[in-house]
Amino acid sequence: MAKESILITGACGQIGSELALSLRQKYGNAAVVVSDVRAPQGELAEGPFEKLDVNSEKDFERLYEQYKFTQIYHLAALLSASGEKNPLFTWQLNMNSLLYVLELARQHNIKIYWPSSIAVFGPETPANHTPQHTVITPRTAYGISKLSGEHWCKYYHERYGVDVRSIRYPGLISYKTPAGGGTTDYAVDIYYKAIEEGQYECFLSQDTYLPMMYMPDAIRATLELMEATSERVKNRWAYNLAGLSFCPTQVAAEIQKVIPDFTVTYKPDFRQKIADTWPNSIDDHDAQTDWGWKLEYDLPKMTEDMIKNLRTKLKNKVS
Ligand code: AKB
Repeated sequence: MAKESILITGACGQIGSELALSLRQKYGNAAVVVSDVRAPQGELAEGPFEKLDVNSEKDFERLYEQYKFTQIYHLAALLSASGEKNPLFTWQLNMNSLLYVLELARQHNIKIYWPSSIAVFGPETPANHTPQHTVITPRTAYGISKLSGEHWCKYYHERYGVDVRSIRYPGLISYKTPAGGGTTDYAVDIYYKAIEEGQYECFLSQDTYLPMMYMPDAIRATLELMEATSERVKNRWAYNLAGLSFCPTQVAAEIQKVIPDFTVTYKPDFRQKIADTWPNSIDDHDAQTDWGWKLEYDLPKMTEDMIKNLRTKLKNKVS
């Protein structure tokens, strides 16, 4: 295996913190530099860390000179809900940083992973089994930045041969690092509240279906896409991944199988409007045929694993 030198931006976030550990397991701690604006905690701190402001092209260049990266996982971004609080800053942060990374990749032949999102879709998009190629009309600053980013990735690949790969992540659910600033965050919060308080006030309406995925599947998908041979990666915008499709009442009912007294009330806020523009479910036929993607966790299996692991984590936190 060629010696890799890997940079992860936004590494203390929900995806980065787990992806970094998987990459370190594969390539060794020293080969994976985690970067963020805040310092890593716990296991994530057991390896190189660099404070990185992704708004600074100079910071990227400085780090490249130091580590000569062969791969960058550029995860730093503002998500849909926090993005609506400051749309122009969201555009600047999400777009400028991607362009810095693509430029660095062009100059130094670096392989890039950059996450897109179901937020690229809009109310005109077919809501059920949303196809890979379809009407794409985002309504959030985050969604607009993701759609534009997909086009820049495709452009750098076609024009300069940059090996850039991407997935349109659904909402991601994990017991390790909390989500933050997204519209799909309820699907993480609900598990914490079920265990800690036995009740939850949901910020989306009870019948809002959204595409979701358990983090182990999302990490595996990311690594499988990055490891696929170039010929198999036929799509250089971003791949749809279906994951699961459920609404709040369905996840609540699944939790109630384990915690029967758990109750949920519904008080939709501004995030409902965002969720209403996103698909209910996704078609990921292309990911399956191009690079062999296969989902492992369904809603019952994910719920069982979430509750088991969260109970241990929260008990250890108290004691
Ligand atoms: C969000 O809710 O903003 C994210 C996403 C679907 O990209 N989780």
